[in-house]
Amino acid sequence: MPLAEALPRVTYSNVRENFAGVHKLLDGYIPEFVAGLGKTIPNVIDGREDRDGTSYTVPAPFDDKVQLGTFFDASAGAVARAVAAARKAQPGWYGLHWSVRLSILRRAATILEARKFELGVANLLEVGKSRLEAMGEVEEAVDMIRHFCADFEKNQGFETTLSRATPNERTVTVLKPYGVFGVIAPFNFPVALSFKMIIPSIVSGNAVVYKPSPGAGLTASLLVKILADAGVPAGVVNMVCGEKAGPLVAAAKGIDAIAFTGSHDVGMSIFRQFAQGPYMRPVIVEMGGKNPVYVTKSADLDVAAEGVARSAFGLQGQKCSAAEVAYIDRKVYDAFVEKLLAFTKKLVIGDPRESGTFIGPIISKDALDTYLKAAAAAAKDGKVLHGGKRLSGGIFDRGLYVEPTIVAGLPAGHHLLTDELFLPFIALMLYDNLGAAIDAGNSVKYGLTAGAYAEDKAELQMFLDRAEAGVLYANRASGATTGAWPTYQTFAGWKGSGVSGKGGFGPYDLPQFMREQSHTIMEKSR
Ligand code: UN1
Repeated sequence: MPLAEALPRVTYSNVRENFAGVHKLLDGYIPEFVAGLGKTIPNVIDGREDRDGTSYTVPAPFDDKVQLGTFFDASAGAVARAVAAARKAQPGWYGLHWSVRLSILRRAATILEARKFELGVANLLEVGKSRLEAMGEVEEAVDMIRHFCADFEKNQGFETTLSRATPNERTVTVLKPYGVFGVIAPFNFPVALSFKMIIPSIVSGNAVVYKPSPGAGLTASLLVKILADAGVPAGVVNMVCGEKAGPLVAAAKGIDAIAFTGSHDVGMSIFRQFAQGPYMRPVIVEMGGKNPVYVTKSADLDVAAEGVARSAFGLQGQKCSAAEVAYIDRKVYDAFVEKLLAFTKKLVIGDPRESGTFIGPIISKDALDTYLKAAAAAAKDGKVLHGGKRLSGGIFDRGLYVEPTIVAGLPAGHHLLTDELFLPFIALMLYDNLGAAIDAGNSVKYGLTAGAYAEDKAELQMFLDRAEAGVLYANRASGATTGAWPTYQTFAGWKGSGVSGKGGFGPYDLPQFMREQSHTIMEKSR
């Protein structure tokens, strides 16, 4: 057996690496983990198991005959107790010197790293994502914890001495936690996106009521366990699962702020709900995208075809960063489309447990419904160049497996060019003028990521100057618009993709989880 530590780390970018050793380990871990599935996984409140709420089971997306486990849809009482536990634990947690919090969280990073295959497999089974997507996500989460700790340290706990108005007036401005954060996480990156909100909350001295996606209780419980094993005290992070728990957390008395990643509609409804309170509380949200990619006349078309396909179809397109519309210069349109089709046809759709699978199942019946409606609209109003169908036979009958879909010829303004699908589905548009194409790509309500393929400096610069999105990429084969990684990218949602314009992992990320207080002390003149 290869030693896990000696193997290359899987990231979203190193797609050319030889991962034979990683696959060999996964070949062993996956069946072992599957054999242990089906347990009862209680919520965690104040460090204790909690079964208060209606129990529910979750079938695995890749095979509905396999049950992931039994979870509890937390009752209103359970949510209230979780908030109370967080409130009780928060002052003691914040009372620790920040360097102590950092050493505990750095230990959590080390433990997560040691358990990366366990978390990777749990995540693969729960989301139905490919092996490399799943392992990459765990590695991302390890780096994320380390990033937030390093950033807190760099800012020396966010205490800054200000100028003196008079020689004996001393002022320090300090960022303090809000208190209790509600963290509401999505299904697609249950490890990384949970920690992207939990870690900055707690490194800053807040406590958390964590609501994973209803189907993500398995990874969520493993994350909460890692934090406890690292020494995060009971009550600092409480986990409440379920369908009803999200609205309950957002509405709970005693929640001082919310961090949310998910759909635009849910994010905006939390924002509006909070705006009705007696005073404004922070709502840090990341809400999807309709991410455009531009294939210019100076593009390297092989790189572009690979990058667009990986971005549109990786994780079945269920990424807020996925490319959903490609604008292509007329001069290279036919050649690009040919290469895109050739690359897409090679992508293996199947059971995500298998090493060769690139496209696994989609997550829900609602998602399937959206897919089938989108495919029908595409056939009616444009031309389906590839895909558009649900697959059947064998494992395909035990999960929701669909073909990656490429559509062309839709009229400008069509809903498939403006509304987020969150599916393996991309629309191709032909353009004569790059500036006008970028304006069209900008004209949606979202502004998360955008990509371009341009070897020509002027075309590249036009993209950088004109694209209205928080995360831009150029000439990337590993993903046209996907694959942001802590310390290598920041991740800001513009317009309907976020609310603050401040990016995850950027210099302004951690301060969002704290509020400022100025301390002016008059010194006795000596
Ligand atoms: C999301 O899908 O909600 O940049 C975020 C990426 C991933 C995260 C996407 N790191 O593709």
